[in-house]
Amino acid sequence: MFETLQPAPADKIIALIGLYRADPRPGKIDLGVGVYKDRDGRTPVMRALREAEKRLLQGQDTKTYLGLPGDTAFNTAMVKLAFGPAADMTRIRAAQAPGGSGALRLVAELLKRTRPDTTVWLSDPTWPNHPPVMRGAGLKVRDYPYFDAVSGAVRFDDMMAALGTAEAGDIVLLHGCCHNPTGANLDAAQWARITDLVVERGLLPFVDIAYQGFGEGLDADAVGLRLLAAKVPEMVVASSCSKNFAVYRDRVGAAMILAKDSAQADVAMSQMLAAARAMYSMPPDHGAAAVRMVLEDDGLRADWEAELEEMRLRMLRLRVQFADALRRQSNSDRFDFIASHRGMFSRLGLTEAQVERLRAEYGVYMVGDSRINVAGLPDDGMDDLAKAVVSVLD
Ligand code: PLP
Ligand code: TYF
Repeated sequence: MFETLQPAPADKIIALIGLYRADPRPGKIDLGVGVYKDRDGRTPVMRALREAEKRLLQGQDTKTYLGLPGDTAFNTAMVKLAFGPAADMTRIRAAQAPGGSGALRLVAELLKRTRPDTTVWLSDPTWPNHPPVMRGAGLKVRDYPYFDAVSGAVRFDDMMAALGTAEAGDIVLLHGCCHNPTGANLDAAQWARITDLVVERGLLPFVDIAYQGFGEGLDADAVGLRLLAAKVPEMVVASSCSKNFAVYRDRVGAAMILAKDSAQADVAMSQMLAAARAMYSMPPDHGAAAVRMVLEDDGLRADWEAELEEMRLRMLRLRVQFADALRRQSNSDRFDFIASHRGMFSRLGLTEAQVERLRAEYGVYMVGDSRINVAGLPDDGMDDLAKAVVSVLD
């Protein structure tokens, strides 16, 4: 039967992991997959998580099923983390999901059940997994302009103009913070205008928040989501703990619904859980249980927030250092946007051929669209790296 199949194209970001590992050059630099790294290039288990896992191992006396929504205390803690202390719990429901990707798919399945013909608007560019996840659930996909590659800024007016043509009931997927792959983000005033637009046109906001705490801080990164939640009748959210709790492989995320009222929230939740049952039944517990312990315990939570803040500040420092080095080496300000972007990523604005030259000639690995993972920048080799980048420019 399988002889009829053609090989599926590789995930270009994940493929970089293997290419980088196979490169024998000692000075190679990994700016590829979006995984946080410390100055030694390691992605450690966070201190509070390690302690929570220890407590879990000692205290857990059963591994019996939890049920379709997973760990409900985890779900509540995740809602509070995203929506803030003012979260209207009467209208919000949440289900644990296998990572942010699982949450995206779960929400998409709910949207398909709600409006089978609906269209999801995605930023151009966006995370390459967004289109397949949305299409996988049977939704139609369209783009809205987002990024000006020359200035490194958000094309806000063009974005608003495109969304102004969306039909009532269309879904607008928005990166909650730390836009992947561009690093260019909406400010609070822009979020307020988007909020007005979605209310006016009857669009459904769908916030993907996968880097909360990596941009301006835990609360500041949720400003847009909270502005929306205060005004819109309905919205949906997919959140991920992969990055901000560093639990990547444990697959921890949450799918959230804000409905018009409690009764509609219950019905929507029942449909979302039915979709989970049809895909994987129940989510994996371990990572979510550890995250829940961290969020519920004052001491562990304070330690997690402190370590997360160290990570955020390290990425900010690296941004400034790299932008400075590029300014020195290129005698221009064309890369200054790197310092004003936030989150793990920026796009350098190189061609695929220039990206390929950096890999072949210098052992510098980045995604083909010239997206760099800021956390992979070398603390002690900024000028050498900047020199390499400048050497491949026209
Ligand atoms: N959404 C965006 C924009 C991402 O970059 C990621 C990747 O980490 C995710 C969602 C979800 O990732 P995961 O499924 O590993 O939690
Ligand atoms: O964009 C990134 O690098 C992260 C990690 O299929 C990732 O979001 C990349 C590709 C993928 C899953 C995760």
